[in-house]
Amino acid sequence: MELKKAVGIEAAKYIEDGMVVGLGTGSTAYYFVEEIGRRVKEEHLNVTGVTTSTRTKEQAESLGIPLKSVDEVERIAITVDGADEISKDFQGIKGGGGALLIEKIVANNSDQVIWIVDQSKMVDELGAFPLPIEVIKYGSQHIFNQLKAKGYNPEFRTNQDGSRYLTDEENYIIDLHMGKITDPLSLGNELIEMVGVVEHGLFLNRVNRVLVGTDEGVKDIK
Ligand code: ABF
Repeated sequence: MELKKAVGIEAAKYIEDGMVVGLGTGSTAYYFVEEIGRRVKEEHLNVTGVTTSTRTKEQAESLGIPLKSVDEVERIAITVDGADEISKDFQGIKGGGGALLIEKIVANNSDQVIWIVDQSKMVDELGAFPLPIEVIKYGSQHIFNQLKAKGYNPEFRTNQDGSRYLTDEENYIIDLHMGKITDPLSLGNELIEMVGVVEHGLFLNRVNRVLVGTDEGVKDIK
Protein backbone atom coordinates (compact mmCIF):
# COMPACT_ATOMS: atom_id res chain seq x y z
CA MET A 1 0.00 0.00 0.00
CA GLU A 2 1.19 3.52 -0.74
CA LEU A 3 2.97 5.00 2.30
CA LYS A 4 0.71 8.06 2.53
CA LYS A 5 -2.44 5.93 2.37
CA ALA A 6 -1.16 3.53 5.02
CA VAL A 7 -0.37 6.29 7.50
CA GLY A 8 -3.65 8.08 6.78
CA ILE A 9 -5.65 4.94 7.56
CA GLU A 10 -3.56 4.25 10.67
CA ALA A 11 -4.22 7.74 12.05
CA ALA A 12 -7.98 7.25 11.71
CA LYS A 13 -7.77 4.51 14.37
CA TYR A 14 -7.22 7.23 16.99
CA ILE A 15 -10.62 8.77 16.25
CA GLU A 16 -13.42 7.69 18.59
CA ASP A 17 -17.18 8.08 18.49
CA GLY A 18 -18.40 11.50 19.60
CA MET A 19 -15.12 13.32 18.91
CA VAL A 20 -14.64 16.71 17.31
CA VAL A 21 -11.83 16.08 14.80
CA GLY A 22 -9.52 18.48 12.99
CA LEU A 23 -9.26 17.40 9.35
CA GLY A 24 -5.92 18.29 7.82
CA THR A 25 -4.87 19.30 4.33
CA GLY A 26 -2.56 17.72 1.77
CA SER A 27 -2.15 14.45 -0.07
CA THR A 28 -1.48 12.45 3.09
CA ALA A 29 -4.31 13.96 5.13
CA TYR A 30 -6.49 13.20 2.11
CA TYR A 31 -6.31 9.48 2.95
CA PHE A 32 -7.09 10.16 6.61
CA VAL A 33 -10.24 12.09 5.63
CA GLU A 34 -11.24 9.33 3.18
CA GLU A 35 -10.95 6.75 5.99
CA ILE A 36 -13.01 8.89 8.37
CA GLY A 37 -15.63 9.16 5.63
CA ARG A 38 -15.62 5.37 5.22
CA ARG A 39 -16.11 4.87 8.95
CA VAL A 40 -18.92 7.45 9.05
CA LYS A 41 -20.68 5.63 6.22
CA GLU A 42 -19.95 2.00 7.11
CA GLU A 43 -19.58 2.07 10.90
CA HIS A 44 -21.88 5.03 11.55
CA LEU A 45 -18.99 6.76 13.32
CA ASN A 46 -20.41 9.87 15.00
CA VAL A 47 -17.88 12.68 14.62
CA THR A 48 -17.87 16.41 13.93
CA GLY A 49 -15.14 17.58 11.56
CA VAL A 50 -13.38 20.95 11.60
CA THR A 51 -11.57 21.44 8.30
CA THR A 52 -8.29 23.26 7.58
CA SER A 53 -8.93 24.29 3.98
CA THR A 54 -11.60 24.68 1.34
CA ARG A 55 -10.40 21.58 -0.47
CA THR A 56 -10.62 19.44 2.68
CA LYS A 57 -14.08 20.93 3.34
CA GLU A 58 -15.21 19.89 -0.13
CA GLN A 59 -13.77 16.39 0.35
CA ALA A 60 -15.39 16.00 3.77
CA GLU A 61 -18.77 17.25 2.49
CA SER A 62 -18.64 14.77 -0.39
CA LEU A 63 -18.09 12.01 2.19
CA GLY A 64 -20.99 13.11 4.38
CA ILE A 65 -18.80 13.99 7.37
CA PRO A 66 -20.72 16.49 9.57
CA LEU A 67 -18.75 19.76 9.78
CA LYS A 68 -18.57 22.82 12.02
CA SER A 69 -16.33 25.87 11.96
CA VAL A 70 -13.66 26.15 14.65
CA ASP A 71 -15.73 28.89 16.32
CA GLU A 72 -18.75 26.61 16.65
CA VAL A 73 -16.95 24.08 18.86
CA GLU A 74 -15.51 24.40 22.37
CA ARG A 75 -12.43 22.25 21.69
CA ILE A 76 -11.11 19.84 19.10
CA ALA A 77 -10.14 16.47 20.57
CA ILE A 78 -7.64 15.45 17.89
CA THR A 79 -6.36 17.13 14.73
CA VAL A 80 -4.65 14.96 12.14
CA ASP A 81 -2.63 16.83 9.53
CA GLY A 82 0.29 16.49 7.19
CA ALA A 83 3.63 18.28 7.23
CA ASP A 84 6.31 19.22 4.76
CA GLU A 85 9.32 18.64 7.00
CA ILE A 86 9.73 17.25 10.53
CA SER A 87 13.06 17.58 12.31
CA LYS A 88 14.56 15.14 14.78
CA ASP A 89 13.20 17.22 17.68
CA PHE A 90 9.73 17.15 16.12
CA GLN A 91 9.61 20.73 14.91
CA GLY A 92 7.77 21.12 11.63
CA ILE A 93 7.42 23.13 8.48
CA LYS A 94 3.90 23.23 7.10
CA GLY A 95 2.16 25.26 4.45
CA GLY A 96 3.40 23.69 1.25
CA GLY A 97 -0.28 23.24 0.50
CA GLY A 98 -1.02 26.88 1.24
CA ALA A 99 -3.25 26.20 4.26
CA LEU A 100 -0.83 27.01 7.09
CA LEU A 101 -2.91 29.77 8.74
CA ILE A 102 -6.10 27.77 9.22
CA GLU A 103 -4.04 24.64 9.97
CA LYS A 104 -2.33 26.51 12.81
CA ILE A 105 -5.62 27.96 14.11
CA VAL A 106 -7.21 24.48 14.15
CA ALA A 107 -4.11 22.93 15.73
CA ASN A 108 -4.06 25.69 18.35
CA ASN A 109 -7.59 24.77 19.45
CA SER A 110 -6.89 21.02 19.60
CA ASP A 111 -6.17 18.90 22.67
CA GLN A 112 -3.98 16.58 20.59
CA VAL A 113 -2.21 17.05 17.25
CA ILE A 114 -1.07 14.08 15.17
CA TRP A 115 1.13 14.59 12.11
CA ILE A 116 1.08 11.98 9.39
CA VAL A 117 3.90 11.86 6.88
CA ASP A 118 5.78 9.49 4.64
CA GLN A 119 9.44 8.84 5.48
CA SER A 120 10.64 11.45 2.97
CA LYS A 121 9.49 14.24 5.30
CA MET A 122 11.80 13.35 8.19
CA VAL A 123 14.93 15.57 8.19
CA ASP A 124 17.87 16.26 10.50
CA GLU A 125 17.38 20.02 10.32
CA LEU A 126 14.54 22.18 8.93
CA GLY A 127 14.99 24.45 5.94
CA ALA A 128 15.50 22.46 2.76
CA PHE A 129 11.77 22.86 2.18
CA PRO A 130 10.92 26.52 1.49
CA LEU A 131 9.35 28.11 4.57
CA PRO A 132 5.93 29.58 3.68
CA ILE A 133 4.73 32.79 5.31
CA GLU A 134 1.26 34.22 4.82
CA VAL A 135 1.15 38.01 4.31
CA ILE A 136 -1.69 40.42 3.65
CA LYS A 137 -1.54 41.94 0.16
CA TYR A 138 -1.16 45.56 1.24
CA GLY A 139 2.52 46.27 1.97
CA SER A 140 3.63 42.80 0.89
CA GLN A 141 6.25 44.16 -1.53
CA HIS A 142 7.91 45.94 1.40
CA ILE A 143 7.87 42.73 3.43
CA PHE A 144 9.38 40.95 0.42
CA ASN A 145 12.15 43.58 0.20
CA GLN A 146 12.89 43.33 3.93
CA LEU A 147 13.11 39.53 3.70
CA LYS A 148 15.42 39.83 0.71
CA ALA A 149 17.66 42.26 2.61
CA LYS A 150 17.82 39.69 5.43
CA GLY A 151 19.15 37.13 2.96
CA TYR A 152 16.08 34.88 3.30
CA ASN A 153 15.67 34.37 -0.47
CA PRO A 154 11.95 35.18 -0.63
CA GLU A 155 9.69 34.27 -3.53
CA PHE A 156 6.01 35.15 -3.99
CA ARG A 157 4.10 31.92 -4.56
CA THR A 158 2.41 31.91 -7.96
CA ASN A 159 -0.16 29.83 -9.79
CA GLN A 160 0.58 27.92 -12.99
CA ASP A 161 -0.42 30.97 -15.05
CA GLY A 162 2.04 33.18 -13.17
CA SER A 163 -0.63 35.01 -11.18
CA ARG A 164 -0.11 35.46 -7.47
CA TYR A 165 -1.35 32.50 -5.38
CA LEU A 166 -4.12 33.48 -2.96
CA THR A 167 -4.86 31.55 0.24
CA ASP A 168 -8.42 30.71 1.33
CA GLU A 169 -8.28 34.03 3.24
CA GLU A 170 -7.17 35.83 0.05
CA ASN A 171 -3.68 36.57 1.37
CA TYR A 172 -0.37 36.10 -0.43
CA ILE A 173 2.26 33.48 0.41
CA ILE A 174 5.96 34.25 0.32
CA ASP A 175 8.21 31.19 0.39
CA LEU A 176 11.62 31.60 2.03
CA HIS A 177 14.38 29.48 0.50
CA MET A 178 16.50 29.31 3.63
CA GLY A 179 18.32 26.04 2.90
CA LYS A 180 18.96 25.50 6.59
CA ILE A 181 17.14 26.89 9.65
CA THR A 182 19.48 26.57 12.62
CA ASP A 183 17.26 28.41 15.13
CA PRO A 184 13.59 27.96 14.18
CA LEU A 185 12.32 29.58 17.40
CA SER A 186 14.11 32.90 16.86
CA LEU A 187 13.28 32.90 13.15
CA GLY A 188 9.61 32.35 13.96
CA ASN A 189 9.65 35.18 16.50
CA GLU A 190 11.37 37.47 14.00
CA LEU A 191 8.89 36.73 11.22
CA ILE A 192 5.73 37.11 13.28
CA GLU A 193 6.91 40.56 14.42
CA MET A 194 6.99 41.86 10.84
CA VAL A 195 3.89 44.05 10.35
CA GLY A 196 1.75 42.47 7.65
CA VAL A 197 2.90 38.92 8.28
CA VAL A 198 -0.21 36.98 9.29
CA GLU A 199 1.47 33.65 10.11
CA HIS A 200 4.47 31.49 9.23
CA GLY A 201 4.83 27.80 8.52
CA LEU A 202 7.09 26.94 11.47
CA PHE A 203 5.03 24.66 13.74
CA LEU A 204 7.13 24.51 16.90
CA ASN A 205 6.34 22.43 19.98
CA ARG A 206 2.87 21.81 18.58
CA VAL A 207 2.72 18.09 17.89
CA ASN A 208 1.82 15.24 20.27
CA ARG A 209 2.24 12.24 18.00
CA VAL A 210 4.02 11.64 14.69
CA LEU A 211 3.11 8.66 12.50
CA VAL A 212 5.51 7.90 9.65
CA GLY A 213 4.72 5.70 6.70
CA THR A 214 7.88 3.69 5.95
CA ASP A 215 8.79 0.77 3.69
CA GLU A 216 8.62 -1.37 6.86
CA GLY A 217 5.15 -0.15 7.78
CA VAL A 218 3.72 2.74 9.82
CA LYS A 219 5.94 3.83 12.72
CA ASP A 220 4.74 5.83 15.72
CA ILE A 221 7.88 7.86 16.44
CA LYS A 222 6.51 10.30 19.01
C1 ABF B 1 -0.50 20.16 4.95
O1 ABF B 1 0.06 18.95 4.61
C2 ABF B 1 0.46 21.24 4.57
O2 ABF B 1 0.86 22.03 5.62
C3 ABF B 1 1.58 20.48 3.99
O3 ABF B 1 2.01 21.19 2.90
C4 ABF B 1 0.97 19.19 3.59
C5 ABF B 1 1.93 18.06 3.48
O4 ABF B 1 1.97 17.65 2.22
P1 ABF B 1 1.56 16.22 1.71
O5 ABF B 1 0.87 15.47 2.82
O6 ABF B 1 0.68 16.50 0.58
O7 ABF B 1 2.85 15.57 1.36
O8 ABF B 1 -0.73 20.18 6.28
